[in-house]
Amino acid sequence: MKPQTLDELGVSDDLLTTEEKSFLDENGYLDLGPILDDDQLEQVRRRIHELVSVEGEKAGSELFDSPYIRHPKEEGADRLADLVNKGSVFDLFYTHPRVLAAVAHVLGNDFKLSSLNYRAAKPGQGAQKLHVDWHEAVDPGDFKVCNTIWLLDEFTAENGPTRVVPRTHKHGKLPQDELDDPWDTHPDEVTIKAPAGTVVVFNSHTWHGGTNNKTDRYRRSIHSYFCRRDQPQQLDQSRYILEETLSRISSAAEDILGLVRSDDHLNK
Ligand SMILES: O=C(O)CCC(=O)C(=O)O
Repeated sequence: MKPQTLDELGVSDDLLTTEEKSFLDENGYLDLGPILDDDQLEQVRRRIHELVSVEGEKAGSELFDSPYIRHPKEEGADRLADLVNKGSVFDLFYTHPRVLAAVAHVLGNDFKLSSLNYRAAKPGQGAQKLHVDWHEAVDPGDFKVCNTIWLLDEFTAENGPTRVVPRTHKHGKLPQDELDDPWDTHPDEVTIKAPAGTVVVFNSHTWHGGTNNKTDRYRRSIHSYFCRRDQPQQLDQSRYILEETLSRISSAAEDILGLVRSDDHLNK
């Protein structure tokens, strides 16, 4: 990342309190509190609704093409992918200073967006086994990926809140290697319950997963997922970037996207 990028986006270490940093270090996740206000939430939900209707069966297909995707197709959830190129309303999801400060705290100052996707647990579905968002265990501290989940609906005990097993990012182990059944409830797991508009940052090496949505409404969220600069993106942002997006966003935002600027590579 260019040395000035985080400065230009207003990101600094003091956007997290000492207590927040310790909580994130210790537990592997952190509730950053309200980030989207009611107007922003409404705009985002409206645009998501349009995209789901327009894309239909093709929704999320960019993601399923990716060589790095962990679960190719998930029946229990609706997905949309490549939100970077689907409206200015999503620009904030990879440029918000406090969110980026939290990501930098996990990954260090040299990271990029890996993917920006929508996930909505369907009514009666959405459970996932405990997993990490990486293909192998990493030594504690050598973290490659960090996810942020943006709540478009309140997460309640009933509607399929994300579960997380605190401190597991320090184990250097994968849940599938350690647990009899990663689908089971873990004795130490907590569920994220918070109002719509909240952002929760996860060290993606912390064991976590979706839970069953027991209501009759979708439980909607956006995942703004980051990786260390030296790692491949889940979605190759340079391949998908549109001129329309480039003409709108700042060079600092472009840098967060990790774009490789070469004429034969962009806009393929
Ligand atoms: O949406 C959620 O609650 C968690 C989703 C998740 O962990 C994933 O899709 O990898």
